[in-house]
Amino acid sequence: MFGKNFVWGAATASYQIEGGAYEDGKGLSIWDTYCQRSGKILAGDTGDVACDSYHRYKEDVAAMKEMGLKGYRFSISWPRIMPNGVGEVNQKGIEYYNNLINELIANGIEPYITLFHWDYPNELFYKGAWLNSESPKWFADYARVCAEAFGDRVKHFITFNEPQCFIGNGFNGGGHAPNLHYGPREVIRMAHHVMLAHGMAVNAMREVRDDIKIGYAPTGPYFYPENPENQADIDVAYEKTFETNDGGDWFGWTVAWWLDPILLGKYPEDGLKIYEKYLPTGWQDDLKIISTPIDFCGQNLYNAHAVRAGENGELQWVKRYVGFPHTGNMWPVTPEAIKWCALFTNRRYGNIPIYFTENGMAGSDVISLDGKVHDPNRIDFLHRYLKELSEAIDMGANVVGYFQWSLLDNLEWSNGYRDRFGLVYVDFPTGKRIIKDSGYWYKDVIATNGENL
Ligand code: GBH
Repeated sequence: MFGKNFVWGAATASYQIEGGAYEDGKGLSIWDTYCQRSGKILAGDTGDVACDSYHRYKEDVAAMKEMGLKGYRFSISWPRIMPNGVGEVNQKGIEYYNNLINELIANGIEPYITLFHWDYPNELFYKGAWLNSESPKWFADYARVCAEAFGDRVKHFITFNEPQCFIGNGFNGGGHAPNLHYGPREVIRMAHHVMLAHGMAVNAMREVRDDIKIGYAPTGPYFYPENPENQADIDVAYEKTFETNDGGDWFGWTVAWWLDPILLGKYPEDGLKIYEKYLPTGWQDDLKIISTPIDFCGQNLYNAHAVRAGENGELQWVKRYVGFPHTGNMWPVTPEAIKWCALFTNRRYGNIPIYFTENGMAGSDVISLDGKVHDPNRIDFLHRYLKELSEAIDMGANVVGYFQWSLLDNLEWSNGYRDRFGLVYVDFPTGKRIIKDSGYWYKDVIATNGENL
């Protein structure tokens, strides 16, 4: 059962929806310049216009209101409000977010701000980005500006979206801006700076206001037990979820490396054995700042892998058969993942409140002859995941909110506009929004607080 104040929301990110890339004094982000290089984004597309939410945010809010959303998680474009990443503040940028925030509040929707969802200021990239030991301070200064500008009305802030992705995919070879291929020596240093940036930002924002809640939104890989009744399977899945292994040149995806320092104040032992040699001198002293207490833990959860315990308790992979349920971009559909992600997060990190800050699926949605967008697969997907989520809560997981990804069809990074993740269809040639069947279905879920699942 979902709590009385459970936050039913949807999420977006600035570069994926805003457009207005060169307007009103906005500085360049690494995604602007990456898209200008040829051949990087499917079909040569860019986020120059995207969903044009920079001009059409009122239509976005109207769709949210129609669906009855309680919360909206969006991100701020750092270079829109600080064109050089540091120093001068662009009032036009502040104004855009003020208008959006005021429109949300006027419609009874609570704003949740993500400070950084990947559109890094290009000027700071030229200074070495997260390799620069000043980079945590740049981010903390930016966080302070946001708390000062928006903290009177916005009570929930998230520092980083999926650090695994913007460091891994961006700097360790993964086709995301700026598309560099550093090895673990650089990447581990960057990761450390990102976490220090998080801690310094938390402190900076708390200095500005003591009435805001602050969190962090990492992602997986996650694992779940093949047999949920078998404790050995559960334990193997848990151990695997929090393992840091040696990915060689590839730093790899890990949960614990990115969460233990923040929530436990230490790096995982197994990871230190491999990577300690790459951490910047004095890293131990930073852990106190990195682990400054936060109010909630976000999790972006799409899918996970099933594992089981063999006869001697060893991990065995559960193979997926050909034709295993998958989404429009071939991601597997594994509803159990959300339950075990919640339970495992609380098992390792205590009773910290959890928001699922992203969950959803890509579809090949179209406008039908009747003018509507029928997306039964998404309804089925969300139904299955939300039932598992409800079970997790019944089993004691402290989950307080769920943000569907995404409010709108949008620029799916290097896959361009192919993969439609929205509850709301966006007709890109015209910018027109159409609420999909899944959006109306979600409306009923929200209206009954999940009782109808
Ligand atoms: C999110 O990325 C982004 O935050 C969002 O901007 C994006 O649009 C959305 O999802 C849809 O792509 O080791 O193989 O288990 C999520 C992307 C999540 C994909 C973690 C890889 C684990 C890799 N990633 N996942 S694995």
